[in-house]
Amino acid sequence: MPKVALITGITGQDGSYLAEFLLEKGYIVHGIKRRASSFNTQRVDHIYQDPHIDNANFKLHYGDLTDTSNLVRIVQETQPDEIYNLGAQSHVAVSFESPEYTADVDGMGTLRILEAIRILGLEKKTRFYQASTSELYGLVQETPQKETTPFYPRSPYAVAKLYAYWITVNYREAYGIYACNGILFNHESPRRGETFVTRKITRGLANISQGLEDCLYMGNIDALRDWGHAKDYVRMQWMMLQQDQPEDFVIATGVQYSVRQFIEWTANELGMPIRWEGTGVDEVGYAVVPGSAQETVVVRIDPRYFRPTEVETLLGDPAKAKQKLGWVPEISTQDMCKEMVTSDLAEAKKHALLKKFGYDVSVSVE
Ligand code: NDP
Ligand code: GDR
Repeated sequence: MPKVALITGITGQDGSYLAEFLLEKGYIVHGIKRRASSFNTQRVDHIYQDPHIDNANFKLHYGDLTDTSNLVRIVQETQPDEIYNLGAQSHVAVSFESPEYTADVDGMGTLRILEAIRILGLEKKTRFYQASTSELYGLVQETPQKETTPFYPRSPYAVAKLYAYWITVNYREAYGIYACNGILFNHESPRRGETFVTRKITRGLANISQGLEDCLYMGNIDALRDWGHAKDYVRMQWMMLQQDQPEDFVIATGVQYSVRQFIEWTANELGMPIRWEGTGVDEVGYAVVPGSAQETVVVRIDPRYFRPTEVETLLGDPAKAKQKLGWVPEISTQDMCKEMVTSDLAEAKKHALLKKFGYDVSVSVE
């Protein structure tokens, strides 16, 4: 019998890569998508299967992490061997704008799924993965951060995820559920949401290189992050649920870079190296945009993107994952950046052509 997985957040970056990964392993994959006024399934459209065909092994269900009865029904209908709880209001800056909603989805949503497992008597059948985060470390108490490093969350998002972390541990200890936290450091890809910093940079500078935008407005470009590739990280999410005993693991590359460096790599990749001038909110990045003669300002600091409390530095120690599971990341941060630039540049070129020729792309454009 094929294994059955249920993924919350299947329409997000990680959900889409994890669904691909599990389908390749022969799983039947169920995913929860939210009702939206327009299509929100772009990241999984390529693996979508017509529900009318027999033996479809990829199925989407409408649902929401704020809706207990709906979650209980979906878990009952799908009887999953594994649940991956990836759904979340995942933007740290947005969590300061919508703290209560973030707590409901990211904190209580986790409890609702765990309760569904318990209410339905699936404690011995269903394994549970919780998408925990390096944001739990916030104001860091130890460097590098590992499984035993104390937490100090610095945003409503991180505080909600702290609840989710501990309720997962508690349900493991109280009810014997196979439940694990993956404490994942930042991971990115061409499918990363457009408002997270790496994608904002690769997309923004690619657009500037094609004359579609003038300037990229950034927040704290001296923040340090440990960035990996989402494909490597979803493999680890699955590995964590295949062990004899449930445990929590830090997943990271063990190397950190600044946002400023990520901007520089991206600009170099696009053939428009950056020269910095000024300090603080007056700081700007100059570059020669391909096709133009002189240096222009392509980066400006906008305090709008500063957070009320910032996480300045994060660096993970993935030694436990390497030692116990043999997991090591395969894609370097620089190669990931290149992949993102290539993808965003191709999109920008398409848009530049549309802009130049109007929407009639049947016109020859040699
Ligand atoms: P995304 O923001 O790309 O995806 C989040 C997913 O959650 C989307 O499918 C979204 O749906 C869904 N979602 C949002 N709100 C609800 C809700 N109320 N009910 C049901 N589903 C909802 O995040 P990532 O893929 O990057 O991250 C996956 C998980 O891992 C998240 O929990 C995140 O907090 C966590 N995490 C991420 C890290 C990273 O660096 N990427 C690092 C550590 C943890 P829709 O598409 O409709 O918006
Ligand atoms: P983060 O990711 O907050 O670490 O959360 P994000 O990419 O949003 O920010 C990383 C760092 O870059 C700084 N920064 C900016 N960030 C954004 N978004 N926009 C800007 O213009 C900008 N300028 C500077 C930020 O201040 C921050 O220091 C991500 C999410 O995926 C979470 O869900 C996940 O839990 C953590 O990673 C691990």
